[in-house]
Amino acid sequence: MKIDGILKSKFFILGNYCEIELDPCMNSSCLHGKCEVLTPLIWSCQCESGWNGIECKENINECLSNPCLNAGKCIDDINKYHCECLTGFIGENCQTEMNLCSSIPCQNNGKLIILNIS
Ligand SMILES: [Ca+2]
Repeated sequence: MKIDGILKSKFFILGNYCEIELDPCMNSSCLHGKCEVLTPLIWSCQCESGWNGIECKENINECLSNPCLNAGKCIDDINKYHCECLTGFIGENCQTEMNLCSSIPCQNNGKLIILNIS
């Protein structure tokens, strides 16, 4: 049963004389988290990084803040993201415009000419 973000175990006391107390986390459904006992009757999920929700089943979308610049495409992952940059941009967030001439050392006053051959 869910009560304001806290899960309450249905079965916590057994036996003819209620002599058997079960661990409230025994029936927990924390998928990507750790069950934590709040009281003898109530438990909650402490989610691993990158997960959210009452039962830690929701993958947090790290792309929601639009971290990829210059029209790069954001790919969500677990507790991280990566950017697929358009041609001409590099960097973790596609923040750097590539200088096509920088990796080609033209020496002796040579001039780089980029041909558009299709
Ligand atoms: Ca994610």
